[in-house]
Amino acid sequence: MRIRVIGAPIDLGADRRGVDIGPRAIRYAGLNDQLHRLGHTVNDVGNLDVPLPENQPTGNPRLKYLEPITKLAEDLAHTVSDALAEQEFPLILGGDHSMALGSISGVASKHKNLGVIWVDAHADFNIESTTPSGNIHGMILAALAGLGEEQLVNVCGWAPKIDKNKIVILGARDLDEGEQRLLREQHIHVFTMSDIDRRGIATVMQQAIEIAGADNGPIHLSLDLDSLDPKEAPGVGTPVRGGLSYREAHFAMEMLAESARLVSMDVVEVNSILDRENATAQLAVELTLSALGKKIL
Ligand code: Z70
Ligand code: MN
Ligand code: MN
Ligand code: MN
Repeated sequence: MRIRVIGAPIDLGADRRGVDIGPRAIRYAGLNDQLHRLGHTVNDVGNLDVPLPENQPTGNPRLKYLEPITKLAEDLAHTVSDALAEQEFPLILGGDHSMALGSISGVASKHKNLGVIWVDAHADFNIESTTPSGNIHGMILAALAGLGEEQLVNVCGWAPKIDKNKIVILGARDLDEGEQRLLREQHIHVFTMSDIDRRGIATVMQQAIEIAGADNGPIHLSLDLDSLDPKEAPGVGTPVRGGLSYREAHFAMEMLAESARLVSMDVVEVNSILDRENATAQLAVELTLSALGKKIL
């Protein structure tokens, strides 16, 4: 497969600084070389230009940095749809999760029946009236489903990007009150850590693939590293105990590779300032390799 690596070093969507180093840290952990060794061709186009929070007005405190975030989303959407048009698999490195507004908008412009598997401790399903923080990375999945601030929803001039029946959230364990209400009202498929405890990762992941990939549709994977337990992934802005184990995360990625339905992938929220010896970036590389076909035998 030909893979186009795209860096989106944005940290305007979250409070903790340090995810802007994520794309460099993931490359430093050997991403391109290992993808190449797996048999893929790698076309790394570098990082998109992202403004610093220091020289941007915060704007509305319930929708912080709305303007530069939507601008980056449009740039990234364009870069991603170009990759697909040229038969390359977009692998987008964050940055905070707000970059998925652009990556998924780009993929959805080429794949009209796209499903999304959102692997995250959080649901990122807040809207302006439910957000406890005003941080836009916590609102992205709702915006992709057509809910919330219209500037986010209508990025690239159309909406919704994803049919809400084809959204699956996996690994959730830290949801806000209003966000929970919205998830229930909208009948979003959420597999919490308790579901994984009860039924096992294999059963849950199988179902996730069936839902997101209904009618043989393509799947985008959005992997937030805080889905893993902080023991495995200390370098994230919002660590939440009780996450996916190393093996559970790997097995989930292997099942996705086996499904052969993956058309694009994000790897987000690696926070190098909070990391220990680049362990979280290395884990991000390992999981990416598993999702893109690495097998033991
Ligand atoms: C909270 C909010 C969040 C990621 C934290 C946190 C959201 N629900 N998302 N880390 N990736 O502020 O909306
Ligand atoms: Mn173009
Ligand atoms: Mn997230
Ligand atoms: Mn998260």
